[in-house]
Amino acid sequence: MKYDRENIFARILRREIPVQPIYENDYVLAFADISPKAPVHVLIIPKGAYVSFDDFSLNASATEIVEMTRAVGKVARDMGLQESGYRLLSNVGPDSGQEVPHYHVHLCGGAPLGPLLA
Ligand code: DGP
Repeated sequence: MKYDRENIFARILRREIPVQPIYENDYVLAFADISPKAPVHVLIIPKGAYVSFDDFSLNASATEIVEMTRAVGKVARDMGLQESGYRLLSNVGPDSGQEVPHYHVHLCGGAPLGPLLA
């Protein structure tokens, strides 16, 4: 799938749409989900143009992969979730219901989340 440069997260990265970063560095941006499904619901996205985890896992550099992984862990710790725990989820493609075609990880926590596939 070709990357759509007009997707909403690409526009957020270009600051065409305002965002309040929870965390940002040269490689990643983290911000609150507009429609939270848990008391803490953060989206962590790479700044590179990747459609999904599939694209990212194939084409991202080792540095980008490390930075993304480290950022997810840092945000979880910064949000105070290290002990209570949290859920990471990334939708890939049509069967998952992925809405935004820019790779993102959902970080959810702050309360018991229940089984993923109930
Ligand atoms: P997914 O279905 O995995 O592609 O999830 C996309 C998520 O992005 C969904 O939980 C809602 C969120 N979202 C969509 N548009 C915006 C936006 O403009 N701002 C923010 N903060 N979140 C958005």
